[in-house]
Amino acid sequence: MPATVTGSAGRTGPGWWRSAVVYQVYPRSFADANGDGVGDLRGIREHLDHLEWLGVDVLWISPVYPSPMADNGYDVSDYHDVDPTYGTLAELDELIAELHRRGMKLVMDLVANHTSDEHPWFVESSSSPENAKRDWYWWRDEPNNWGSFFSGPAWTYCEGRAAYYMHLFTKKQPDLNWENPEVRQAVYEIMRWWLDRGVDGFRMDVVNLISKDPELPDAPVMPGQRYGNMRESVLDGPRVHEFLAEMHREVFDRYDRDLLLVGETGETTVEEGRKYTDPARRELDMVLHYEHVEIDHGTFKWDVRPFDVGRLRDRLAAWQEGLADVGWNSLYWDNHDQPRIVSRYGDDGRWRTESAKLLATVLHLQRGTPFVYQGDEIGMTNHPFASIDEVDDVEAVNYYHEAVAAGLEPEDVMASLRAMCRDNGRTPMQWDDSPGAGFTTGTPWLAVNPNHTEINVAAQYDDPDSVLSHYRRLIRLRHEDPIVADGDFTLLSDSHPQVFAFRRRHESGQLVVLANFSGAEADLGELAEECRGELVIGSGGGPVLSPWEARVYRR
Ligand code: ISL
Repeated sequence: MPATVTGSAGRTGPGWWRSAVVYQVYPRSFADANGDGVGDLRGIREHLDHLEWLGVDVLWISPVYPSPMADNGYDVSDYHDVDPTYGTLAELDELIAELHRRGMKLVMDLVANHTSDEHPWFVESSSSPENAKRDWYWWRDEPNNWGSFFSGPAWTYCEGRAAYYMHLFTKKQPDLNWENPEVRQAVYEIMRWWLDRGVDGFRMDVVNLISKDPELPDAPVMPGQRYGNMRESVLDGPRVHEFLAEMHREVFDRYDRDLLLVGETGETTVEEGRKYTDPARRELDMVLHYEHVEIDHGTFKWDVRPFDVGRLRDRLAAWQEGLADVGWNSLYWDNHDQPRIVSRYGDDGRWRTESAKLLATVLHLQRGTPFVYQGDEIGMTNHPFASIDEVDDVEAVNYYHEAVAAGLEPEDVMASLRAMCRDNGRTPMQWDDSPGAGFTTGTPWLAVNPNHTEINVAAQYDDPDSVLSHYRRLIRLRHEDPIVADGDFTLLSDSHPQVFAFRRRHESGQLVVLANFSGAEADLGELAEECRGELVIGSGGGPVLSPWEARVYRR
C-alpha cells in the first residue's frame, strides 16, 4: 500500500486525497450571478457555503478559459485567461483565495489533447507549411479513414496550409502533436503558470489520447459505419506513459504542496489504470475510467441496453481488485458527459429518493476518491427532451443528423438521446422551486428540468431523510472513519441477481454494504449472515432488503 496517513487527520500529506471528496462544477449550469442565463464564477463563489456544508474538500471546475464554445469550453483559445462569459481572471483569483480560506482546494480542467482552431498556435500552424509551429498539430496531405468521436471524419482540409489536420473531436478541436517536444513544454508551462497562481491541480481532459500511433494507419470500419474506428491507434498510445512521467517531472516534482493530478482516461483498462496510478511510476494520482458507465451501451453509446446489476458489479469489482495493491481509484457516477445516474441505474419515478441514496452509498463506501457531480447530491434526473431543437450538445446534435440522414426514425433517435445525451447532465442546477430554479433570473441557456419545483436544494436542506442529507452523512463518514478511506475491498457475492454486496476491512474494524439494485424485495440468502453489528446506514434488520434499500453494518 502507498505510504499514507489515514482518516480525517490524513487530509494533508502524501495520499491526502484518499479521505477527500471532490465536487465537480460545470460552470455554465451551476449558478448565474449576473442574470445572463449562463453560470459564472461569481455564481460559484456565492454557493461555496453549500459545498462547505456538504463537506467537500476539492472543487473541480470544467473549463472557464476563453473559448469559441464549439464544445462548451473544451475548445480552448487561450489557456491564460477566463472567458468573459464566466467572469475575469481576478474573479478566479478571488475564488481560489476564498476556497483556500475555507480549507478547500481548486482543480482546473486542462484540455491539452487539443486546442481550439482559434488558438494562436493553430492559427500559426495552419498559416503555412513554413511556419515555426507547422508541426504542433497533425497535418497530412491525405487523410486516413478515421472517424471522429463526434460523428463525421477526423480530418478536415485547411486552405491556408493546403493540407488536412486531425481532430478526434469536432473540427474546431485540432489535436496537438505531442510527439513535438515544444508542444509538451508549452503545456507544462501552462500547468506551472496555474500552479503558481495557486490552483491545486488538474483534471486532464482525455489524457490517454495524447500519444497516437505515429504511422496513423487506416482503422477497421465497423458494419454500418462510414469511417474507421481509430481507437486502437489513439487510446493509451505508445508514448502516453512516457509523456505523463515527463509531465510529472517537469511540473509536479517542482512543487512542494498537496496537489492532485487526475486523468480522464476514457475506455482504458484496469491494467493501464494500474500503470497510470502506480505511485512509483509518478504519472497520475488517479484516473477517471469509463467501464462502469458503459455497461448500458450496446455496440456504441446510442444503442442503449437495459441496466444489469451483474455487469455493474463485475466492472466495479474489477477496478477495486485491480487497483488494490497498486494505484488508486476515482469513484464517480455522473459528470457533464453522462446522463443522470438515478435515471440510468436507479429509478427516477417511485423510488427516486431511495435509489439515489443507494447509489450514493455504494459509490462513497468503495475504496477510492468520490467525485460528486453538481446535482447528484439532490438526485437530479434526466431531462424530458421532446425534440432536437431542445438539445445543445454538439455530440448529440451531430449524431442526430447523421443517424436521421442514414434513415433512422427521428423519434427513435430522440429516444436514444433522451436516455444517453450529455445535456441530461448539463441542465441547470436546481437550487429552489422558482422559475429559473434559483440558477438564473434570466433565460437559462439550457432549459431547467420541470421537476425542479419538487427536486431542489432548498427542499432537501433541512430534511434529515433527504438525498442531500445522505450525501453529507456519507462525506462525513469518509472523513471520520478510516475504514472508508483505507479499508480493503472484498466482493461478497458475484451472483446475486439484485444485490451488490461488499466488505471494507481495516485494522480498526469492518463495514459491510448490502445494496438492492431493484424495485422488488431482495432475499439476501447466504448474505443474510452479514446482517450483524451496528447499523450505520439503513433501518431494517432482517434477511430481506426492501426495494432500493442499502444497509451498512459496522463491526
Ligand atoms: O461519451 C463520449 C464519447 O462517445 C464523450 O462524451 C466522452 O466523454 C468525451 O469524448 C471525452 O470527454 C472529454 O473530452 C471531450 C469533451 O467534449 C468532454 O466534455 C470532455 O469531458 C473533448 O474535449
